[in-house]
Amino acid sequence: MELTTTTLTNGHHHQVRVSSDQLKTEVRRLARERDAVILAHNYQESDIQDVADFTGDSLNLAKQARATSAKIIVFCGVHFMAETAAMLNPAKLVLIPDLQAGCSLADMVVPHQIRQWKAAHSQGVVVCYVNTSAAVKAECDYCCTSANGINVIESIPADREILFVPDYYLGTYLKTKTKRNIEVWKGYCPAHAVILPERVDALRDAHPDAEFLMHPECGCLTKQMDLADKILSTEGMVQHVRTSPAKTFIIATETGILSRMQKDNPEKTFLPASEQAACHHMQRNTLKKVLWSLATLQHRITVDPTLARRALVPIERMMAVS
Ligand code: CIZ
Repeated sequence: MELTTTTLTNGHHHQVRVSSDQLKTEVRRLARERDAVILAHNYQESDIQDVADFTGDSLNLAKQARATSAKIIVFCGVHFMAETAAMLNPAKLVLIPDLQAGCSLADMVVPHQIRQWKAAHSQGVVVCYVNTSAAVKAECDYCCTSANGINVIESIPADREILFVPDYYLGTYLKTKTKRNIEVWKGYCPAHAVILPERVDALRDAHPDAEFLMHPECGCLTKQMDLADKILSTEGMVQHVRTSPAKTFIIATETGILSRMQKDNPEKTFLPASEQAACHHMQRNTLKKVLWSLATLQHRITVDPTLARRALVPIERMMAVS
């Protein structure tokens, strides 16, 4: 693939054509020179995954961010993930290639709504999905990802009423599995909302031997929870397809993950449950922007230390149970 980039020579801008392989080589060279580690979420485009030191879900990337000895972390994912990496590593420079890479789901709950709920439920406990801002996490008691949600809920004393924010489908799944007294917020992920039960049914009819793997954020979860062969986090899916004897898989989550699955398992077939299940925020990060980020050391993600101290409480509780 060829990409156009702009260089400045003698005060003049020039458009030059570079291949994505050249860009990748330059990204890796600059990462070494800067002592930077590149972390890529499972939903990032394959070119970015190709240059990353680690690819994974937000929990594993947070663990990598904490373990790295590199001075700089280039976080190829969305804003709340880079915020978590920054809070876990206050001494490191954390960069995100595109500052607009946010999360529509995370935006569906704001701090004062949590404070209001807590004021009305003095014995209540708030569990936030990792897809929340640091400001929301600071108001919550526990954090979880889709990989550890059940363990986190089960670590909470059984007599406590729980509010789960912000994803309705993951919250409903956790409530069904743990049978706990959980009030579920009505937020949703637009990329997972477009995965429709009718399309899944048609794909399953056309590929009766395929395994159907569903992410708990899926909008079709409430209709298809009992039909899915597995309900898994992205990392759970990546691990499962490696060891499963099945040859074909229907994957109900953001489509960026398919390139990783295909690369890891070239002999297997992966069908997206919806071609439209693409996160436009994840897609804001591109290989060119990763290079730009390393070259300019932008965009820097910092979290106010007082806020970070509070937001780390639910994050540390999550890390202790997973
Ligand atoms: O935790 C993550 O990275 C997200 C947002 C989803 C998942 O299942 O991995």
